[in-house]
Amino acid sequence: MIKLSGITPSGEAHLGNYLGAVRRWAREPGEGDLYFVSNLHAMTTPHEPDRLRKLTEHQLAILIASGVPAESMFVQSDLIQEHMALSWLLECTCTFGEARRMVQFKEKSDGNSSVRLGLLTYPVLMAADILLHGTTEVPVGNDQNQHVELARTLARRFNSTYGEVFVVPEAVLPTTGARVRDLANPAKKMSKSSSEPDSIVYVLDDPDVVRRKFRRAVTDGLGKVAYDPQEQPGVANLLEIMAACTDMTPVAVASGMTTYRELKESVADVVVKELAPVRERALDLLRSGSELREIRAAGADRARDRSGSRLNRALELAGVG
Ligand code: AQP
Repeated sequence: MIKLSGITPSGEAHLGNYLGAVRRWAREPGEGDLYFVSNLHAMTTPHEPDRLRKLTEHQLAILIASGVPAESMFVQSDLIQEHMALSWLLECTCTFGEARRMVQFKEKSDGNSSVRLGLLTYPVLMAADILLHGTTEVPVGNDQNQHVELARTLARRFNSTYGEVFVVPEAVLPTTGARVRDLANPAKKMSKSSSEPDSIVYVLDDPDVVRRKFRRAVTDGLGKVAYDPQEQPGVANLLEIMAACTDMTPVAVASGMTTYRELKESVADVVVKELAPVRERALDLLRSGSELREIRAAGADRARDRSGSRLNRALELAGVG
């Protein structure tokens, strides 16, 4: 069984990425599971090259510092030739209509007069990511289910047209990690691409910055600390974050607390404590550089070894090997 999960450096990794995904990957790594920094996916909308390079390194450092097994991770662009070669084979297996039907493409291109072609073809690149590494399971939320369905269609079509080479992957529900919401607007999830960085807690934020952000988190006028996501979404978000960091339930965390000030200070304390070792180790890796480069190169070598014969066979079968 091979499960493939990725993180896209479309912005700085935040507390939602960490509590919802990265920490879970570190705590429950399955044998053969793979984790990758999907930096080619961060190019489907306007991007700044130096920032993308920096964010890619940051995210790799955060994965390592969080305890995700180094031997299971790689950076997508380190295998750019492999991923793009397969992506092309799959683009020539996919129809324009299939690509255009992707809901995410419709949503992200809507009202945009200058849509990158990569935004249309990115689900095919995602299919290449999945199929190249022999993935059997892809943990995805509902918004990505359609993309995994496309990967399944393309795997089957390629296999039946040219010959058996790809495993047909299954979409699986990710084990539930915390769903972290925006500190200023709890109706939205915390998101890398948010235009309000003050309402996002970044994994590499200085502890004082984390405390300031929690002090400014939105609550409500009810003046009571209780877990009621409908009536008190801001307070519920803080309780859920605190619960995730302490392995308690939000209701248990709320009991005994009376003021919003106390809640904000407590949640800031546990988040600072939770992130401190990750932040310190990641910053060390980024400062020295050499260990990060070594882990990155070894990850790329292993990923290339694992996927090389499958890609060669696909190229061969398609008549371009
Ligand atoms: N707010 C969140 N709470 C819990 N989990 C979250 N994840 C993202 N946001 C939250 C999980 O983090 C993993 C990596 O995310 P991604 O890089 O695939 O991108 P995303 O889900 O689109 O995350 P963002 O931060 O919202 O990025 P942008 O703004 O670029 O779209 C995934 O497992 C995701 O579920």
